[in-house]
Amino acid sequence: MTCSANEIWMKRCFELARRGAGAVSPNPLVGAVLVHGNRVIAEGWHERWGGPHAEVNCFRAVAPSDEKFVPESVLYCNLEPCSHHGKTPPCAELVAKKGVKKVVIANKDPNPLVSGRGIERIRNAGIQVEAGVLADEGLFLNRYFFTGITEKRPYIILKWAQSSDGFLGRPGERTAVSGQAALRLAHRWRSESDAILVGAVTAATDNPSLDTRFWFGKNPLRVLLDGGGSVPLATRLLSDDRETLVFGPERSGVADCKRFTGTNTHTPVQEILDVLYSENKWILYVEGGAGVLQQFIRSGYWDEIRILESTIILGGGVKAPPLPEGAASLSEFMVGPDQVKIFFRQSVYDQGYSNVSIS
Ligand code: AOF
Ligand code: ZN
Repeated sequence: MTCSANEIWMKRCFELARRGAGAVSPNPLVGAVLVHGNRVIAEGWHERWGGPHAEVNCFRAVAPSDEKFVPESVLYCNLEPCSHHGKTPPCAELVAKKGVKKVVIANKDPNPLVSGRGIERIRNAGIQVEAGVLADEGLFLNRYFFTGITEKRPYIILKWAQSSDGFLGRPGERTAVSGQAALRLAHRWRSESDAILVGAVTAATDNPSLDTRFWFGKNPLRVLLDGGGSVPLATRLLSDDRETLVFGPERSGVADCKRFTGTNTHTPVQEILDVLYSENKWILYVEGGAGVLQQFIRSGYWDEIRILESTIILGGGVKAPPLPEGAASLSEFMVGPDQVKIFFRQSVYDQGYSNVSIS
């Protein structure tokens, strides 16, 4: 397949944007490239939440000797430049002031504060705007951002590791299923999430740290579903010095960094999502166990499923959840001896995509 110049530079924007994964949410992943003729004169990306936007970093990267080329250059950016005064000033103003020749974007910003006004501001400055280049890839890259804006809930990733004969582990004991390389990948996925959730059985059986020790980047907020208040206080989630949000009754004898919702029954998924969304957790990573995964699947709240399938044979134990109806295979690849299988929910995507109109 041959790519047009527009597509080549837009793909570069996506690549740059991805560098912000794990550091910018609930802001979107955004990359920007400034091209003069066939030569890139600057690149930038949104590096951290609250920090300068991609366009700002891109213009800052122009060498003094290249400044004179800016009015003849094309700015590529995967998201419409913003028009609002947020934590940073409007990028559309900056673009208009710089007076580039043309702006090419993948997606309109669905944020109601922007939503077409950035494009309008730039066009009013007499600058040509072309929107919709690789729009589907752009939507996919920022699927958590579009889901968050349109559905007002976190993007939900269900993850599990299973043996080749379809078991999560032996009941009541921590079972090593994945290899080292797969473990590292799983920690990268954790670092790119905002919250990581497990149920009471997993907390008590595995005593997990739910951290990112095999990868770089931040640790997500740990969330424990313990409506029965039964998870032993000595487990890491309840006894270490890191924050844990517990959907369950208040417990005494725990450090202040542990927060309890006070509910002493099973919390419906919808309520969990509302709380997390209100805390700006727009990417939720659900690690199990089987009961919790099934609870999410049954409630219909899931967007993506990531399975790490190893070559070991357990011959029995806790069964992995069956794939829900409507799970479309996105990719399959090997990580060391383990196979990674990624599925997403086609219907949610169709819905989400059509809600976001590209002009
Ligand atoms: C851009 N370029 O690189 C990003 C944009 O609070 P603020 O000021 O950081 O604004 C956040 C909003 O800005 C975010 O919700 C989205 O609408 C837009 N993000 N826009 O022009 C960028 N990250
Ligand atoms: Zn901006």
